[in-house]
Amino acid sequence: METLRIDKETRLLVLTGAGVSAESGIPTFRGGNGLWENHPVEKVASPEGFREDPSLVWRFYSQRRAGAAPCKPNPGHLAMAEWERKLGDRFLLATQNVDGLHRVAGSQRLVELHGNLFTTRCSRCEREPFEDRLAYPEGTVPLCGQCGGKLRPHIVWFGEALDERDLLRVGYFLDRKDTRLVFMAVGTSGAVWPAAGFVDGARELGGETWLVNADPADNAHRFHHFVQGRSGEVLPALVTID
Ligand code: BV8
Ligand code: ZN
Repeated sequence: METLRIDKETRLLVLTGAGVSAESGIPTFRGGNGLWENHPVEKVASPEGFREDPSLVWRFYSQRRAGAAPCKPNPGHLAMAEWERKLGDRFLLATQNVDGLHRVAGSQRLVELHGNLFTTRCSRCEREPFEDRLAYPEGTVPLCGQCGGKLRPHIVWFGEALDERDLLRVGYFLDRKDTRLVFMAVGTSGAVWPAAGFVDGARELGGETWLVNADPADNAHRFHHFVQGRSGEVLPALVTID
């Protein structure tokens, strides 16, 4: 396997997707057939879906909370936390995952682009999103204690804009002039925008781009390097840091 050497003049931006949590026992999105209880995920994970049937959406997220709760980080998550410890501010991790496993693994320079499964917010008032590990019983829609509005998962649904501050944080890191850029995508099919466009931004800035994925995602051709394999097995030996 070709390896990546990061010297003192280099910074590393990593983008992860559901594939990095597969070995922790969390199903990927398109591993199945992109359906949940015969509903397309894009439908359930959307503001329209929540408006139409909030208790169906809460059943979807409560099941995922219950499914993800016992899962532990795998060697792939731990390798990325180690890279951050060695690289400091020359490292940034942007994840599309909502399972929180990167934080459990010790990653701190972390941008959760699509929100967090174990955080809830009010769909009506501006109260702060709060930690909530509850898998709500079938049929319930939790209500806000302050305004009576429906509570919702603090997740970016399809058709919803990502948090501007998160995108700026990634943009600033990409745009830095002080070091050479390496961009690595791990365990993502590159199907969901705007995260799927990060590789183009990195290439336009002259960055070196790597994809680590179990199968040649349909966007493998957009990367300079493609390492096929399971991230838990590949990542620990892939990167050497000076
Ligand atoms: C936006 C939270 C605009 C939900 C997610 C119509 C209207 C509006 C927007 C659109 C539209 N049509 C298209 C769009 C854009 C849309 C989009 O990209 N749609 C796609 C489907 C075409 N994007 C959006 O809607 C985004 N917002 O555009 O807003 C806007 C702008 C301004 C103002 C208003 C609106 C929002 C996107 C965020 C959606 N939310 N998640 C939830 O989780 O419940 S996305 C969801 O997909 C997850 O976050 C997931 O991470 C993500 C991407 O999937 P992947 O992570 O890549 O997972 P996948 O299963 O696909 O792939 C896994 C890969 O791993 C595979 O390749 C597999 O081979 C590999 N693998 C498996 N095992 C391993 C492995 N690799 C390594 N090791 C292993 N062991
Ligand atoms: Zn409220």
